[in-house]
Amino acid sequence: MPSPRLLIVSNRLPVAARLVDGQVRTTPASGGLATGLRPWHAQSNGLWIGWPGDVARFSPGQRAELDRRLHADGIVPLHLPTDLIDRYYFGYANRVVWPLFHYLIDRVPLDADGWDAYYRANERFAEAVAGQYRTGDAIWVHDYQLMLVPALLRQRLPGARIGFFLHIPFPSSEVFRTLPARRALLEGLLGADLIGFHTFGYMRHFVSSLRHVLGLEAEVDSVRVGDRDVALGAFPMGIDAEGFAALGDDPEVAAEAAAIRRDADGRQIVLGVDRLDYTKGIVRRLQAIEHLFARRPEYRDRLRYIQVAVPSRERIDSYKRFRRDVEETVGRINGTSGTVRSVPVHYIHRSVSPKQLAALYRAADVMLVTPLRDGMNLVAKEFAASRTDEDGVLVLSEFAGAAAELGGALVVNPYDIEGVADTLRRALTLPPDERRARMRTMRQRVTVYDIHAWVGDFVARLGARPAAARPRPAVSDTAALAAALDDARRAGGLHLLLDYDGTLVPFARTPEEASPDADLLVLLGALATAPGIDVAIVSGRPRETLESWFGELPIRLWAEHGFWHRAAPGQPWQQTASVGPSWASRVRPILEQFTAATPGSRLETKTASLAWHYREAAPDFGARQARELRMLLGEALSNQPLEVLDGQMVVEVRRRGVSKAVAAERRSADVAQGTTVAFGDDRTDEDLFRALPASSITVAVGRPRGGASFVVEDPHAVRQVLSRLLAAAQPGSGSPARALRTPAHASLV
Ligand code: ADQ
Repeated sequence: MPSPRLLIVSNRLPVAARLVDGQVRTTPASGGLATGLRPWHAQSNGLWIGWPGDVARFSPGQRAELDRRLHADGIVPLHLPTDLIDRYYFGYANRVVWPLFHYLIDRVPLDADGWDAYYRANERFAEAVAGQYRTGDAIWVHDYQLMLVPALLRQRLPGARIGFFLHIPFPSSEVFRTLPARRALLEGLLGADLIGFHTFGYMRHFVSSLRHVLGLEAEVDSVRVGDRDVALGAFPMGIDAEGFAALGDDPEVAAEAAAIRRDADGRQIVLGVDRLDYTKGIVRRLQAIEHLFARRPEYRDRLRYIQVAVPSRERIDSYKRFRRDVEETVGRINGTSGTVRSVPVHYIHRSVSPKQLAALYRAADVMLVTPLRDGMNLVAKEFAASRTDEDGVLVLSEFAGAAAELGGALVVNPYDIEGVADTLRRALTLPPDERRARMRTMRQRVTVYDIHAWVGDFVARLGARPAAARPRPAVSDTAALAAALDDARRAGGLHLLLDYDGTLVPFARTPEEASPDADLLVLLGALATAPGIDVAIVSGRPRETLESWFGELPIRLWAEHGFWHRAAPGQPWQQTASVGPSWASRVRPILEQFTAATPGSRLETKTASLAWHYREAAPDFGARQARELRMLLGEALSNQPLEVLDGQMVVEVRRRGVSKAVAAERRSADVAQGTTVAFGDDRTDEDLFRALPASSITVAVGRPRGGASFVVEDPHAVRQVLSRLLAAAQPGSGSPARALRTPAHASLV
């Protein structure tokens, strides 16, 4: 059987095809993704699927020739009609998504269209990939042009392992939400098993958009979507550091670098290398240089700024305008600051060879990388990797993903022109020791976390995901579950730990209306006195409420998620943890503000927590406010010994360390034998489930939770299980619950 492969899917292939004198030519494409993954793909047995460029002028024979050549290199070209490319790639992807994800909303044209084409092109990609797929392959989809492909592939290949990586920033949800297609884009991405970003910041923005737009709650590094878990991660992309170091040491490169320096005739060399894109901050960077010349005229003849700009997306109007802006600015600076003997700004508008690029990196005293926003920015890393001489200073925008990794750079705000000018001057005069120390730390990082580590990490995490959708555990048969409990009871006794709201009674409109009915009280009382069974209620409710409802019953009570504890009727309530300092005074005003702004919601004060209930608020508004509140509290309390709990229609803040797990731990310490059985329906019960010994039985109500061993449908089913257990346990009944078992499908998860 052929071995499983990695299928890379990206809009552009790592090569571009064109005709030269009627002959088919393929040249390596520029751009971060191509440069980064090309060496890795070259040494793997996988496929790379993507668009080879516009081949409208190719004859059928030339096309076939192109396809043959690409196939030999493990590349599968997807030919798209020119009008589709215009509307999808030059249209929606680059006129709408690109500027918006880089926070440049005013670059999005008013007639932003092309969504249909974007959808159709994504469909074409999904079909092409599905056509190549063999069972066991992993699929890795790249970037903002293909955000719908994961879901479109999931429809076609439900069991496939699909990863997605976004090479550009994921913007704050405030910006993302302005996109009319926001839902479709998020749902498209969620077809993947793993979604990767360059930084945790982008991942946080994505999570907050999921919450705002789809109402989905992520749990640290994954999000549950139907019956699947989608993993999320930050994978800062690296470069082929070894390759750039080797280029840096190449004698030809050294000779070219020496020639560039000679030509500068003693002037310090400042370098900028970018795709000619308005996100790269080229105009502001030039203005910073202009500012420096204006304030310190002596620099006019002391530095040479070389700006290499690779042509990019020239069919798009805003790129044409931007090119004009750049070239006018260059002209203006050279006009006012040039002398008869020197021109301070050298502007090169073309792609240069890897050796020329490395020679420029090696010749530079200062490298200016000042994008207004940049997913990562590989140029900054390439500069560091090629400086095996440990010299050269990197000035880096705080809005480039690379700023989160390259601690040795001088970091600037690219919008602050004066600040950039000052930092440039500092960079030009930095003492050699400091230059070396800074360059060393950057080289260390780019060498250790290089392109191979990046690919390896992503693929390993993707491989660790289950290949197929995790089957949703079937709802357990209540008779079978009762029989299992009865077996355990006979074997050594049962300790029942029962959640209350949502488990023993359904949710009511107000917390007060959910008081126990007579049947429930009878059932609990009878269970507590049946042989081999003891009962505890473990609830988030205040102790006063539990006392008033269950005070007379011979059962153990745990109130406020385990903060208060009462062993038996008449015994005093005891605290299980000490209350911290007056944290509540800091949190309360926030909750009060939300209560005031959300009609129908109310604030409950408990001994160890504050709870904001929104069950009676207008459903949409309440849920939206709750999401806002959770986000706010999550941020605000992240370094406090406090945690935010998501209950059913309640957001609760409590001291960390108080959880239902306390009940589990106490249980294990108190009883030497028997089986502990916990029933619960929400996230707080997962604390309890997790803290129980492996031999315990855990029952989730409503939906699977925290690895619970059984799932039952609702409080009615819980009571059915308990009643059957009671019937089996009561002396004289003579009817082990097993006898009640229907021809069942008791399902252990
Ligand atoms: P890009 O926006 O293309 O990438 P970047 O990461 O800087 O930006 O990569 C540019 C690449 O093009 C570099 O490898 C560079 O060497 C090459 N290059 C630049 N100028 C060149 C020239 N004149 N001649 C030849 N080659 C040149 C997108 C995102 C980035 C992200 C990458 C990778 O916008 O934020 O870092 O993908 O994820």
